Amino acid sequence: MEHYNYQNLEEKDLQRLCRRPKMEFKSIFRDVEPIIEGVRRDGDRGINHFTRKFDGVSPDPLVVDPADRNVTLDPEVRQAIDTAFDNIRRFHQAQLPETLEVETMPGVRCKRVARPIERVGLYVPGGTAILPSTLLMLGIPAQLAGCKTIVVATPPQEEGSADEMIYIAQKIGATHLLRAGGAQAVAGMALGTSSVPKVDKILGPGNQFVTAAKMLLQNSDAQIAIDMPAGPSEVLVIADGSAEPDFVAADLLSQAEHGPDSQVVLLATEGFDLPAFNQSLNRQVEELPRKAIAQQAVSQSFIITVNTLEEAFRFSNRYAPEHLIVQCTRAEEWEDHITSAGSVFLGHWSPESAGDYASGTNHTLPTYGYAHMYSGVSVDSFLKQITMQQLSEEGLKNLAPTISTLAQLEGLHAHRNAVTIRLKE
Ligand code: HSO
Ligand code: ZN
Repeated sequence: MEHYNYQNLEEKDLQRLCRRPKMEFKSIFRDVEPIIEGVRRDGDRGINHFTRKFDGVSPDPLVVDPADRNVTLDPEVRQAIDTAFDNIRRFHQAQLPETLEVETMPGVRCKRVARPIERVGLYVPGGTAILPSTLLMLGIPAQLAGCKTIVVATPPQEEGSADEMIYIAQKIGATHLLRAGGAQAVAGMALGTSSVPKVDKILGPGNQFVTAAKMLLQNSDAQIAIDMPAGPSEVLVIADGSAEPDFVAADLLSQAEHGPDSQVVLLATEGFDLPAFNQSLNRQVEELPRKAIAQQAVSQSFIITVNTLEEAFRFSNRYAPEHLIVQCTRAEEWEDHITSAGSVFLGHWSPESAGDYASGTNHTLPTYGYAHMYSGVSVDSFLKQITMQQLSEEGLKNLAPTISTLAQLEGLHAHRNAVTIRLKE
């Protein structure tokens, strides 16, 4: 890990350290476009063609109704899924918005009501690790919001290993399980085929091809929304003298094992035992089945020594990490200093793994610096807000001079007439 001292960093260093690895979308777009066009032209046959080509399999049928499937699960796994499901559901249930109603002027009543996005596509990546937990994180808020059609897309897996996924799909009330991944699955959901319903919004993380497909389709005539731009996963840990070097090393590695491009950052005060941390990191990484991945991620990451925790939070806010872990005494007292981060873990007993799986918060979060302007997935991601208004005669009279003057100002006489014609009667 590269090591810096905050006080020696100049503006250009800070800029460089906050910059994420460049994503070469131009060439990826070139690869993804023919896949989208193939699916647009050939529908299910197109999805099958690319699944055979990239994954070497041809799932038959391509789409199943999760409710029709029997699953066999290890009781311990079932129990863990159930507990995580309950906690995530509890936290997301509380996010359901209340209808808002305001009388802005006597007789002028304005309302805002939430309605579900009717058809959604949830993308659950396969790749080097299958992530059933991601289906919990996407499916629970979709179900709570009241989405009617819930399509789950995930790359085909060996028979049997898909049972956790099917069990969760059943629990979240998914209506379709599309056994395909990659750009072809995204295109299928965005455009619709004979067996895949067209959806209105696609959510969920994915590799660069999945992200590129979401971006291209969002800007096409497919009329779909996406959750957020995605990049490699990240964690930033702030540690003071009270932090346990073993815990800090474990937290960094838990993010590093996601992928060789994972971003892990440590900001430590002078009091933190860095030599013990380095030893612990080297010892712990040796034991990991995904050692090579974690090592690569760690080798590209950095440590900054800070003089004060204020400096640490200043850097963290600028970096805007997907996950921020605060391993300091009275961590909760720093809450107000945090202005940009996807999800925050406070104190010594709050590993990121808690939020990744089971505490209740969502793990689909903004990466790549997008925590500056995006939020993680929540119930809101599956809703749209409709405003409504009703004016009484008195209300319109009260507002008429204002509307007329502004309509006049814009030279839009028909607008003014729509008011005056009513008040003439
Ligand atoms: N840390 C990942 C989520 C995840 N972790 C899924 C384990 N499974 C999101 O950045
Ligand atoms: Zn994780």
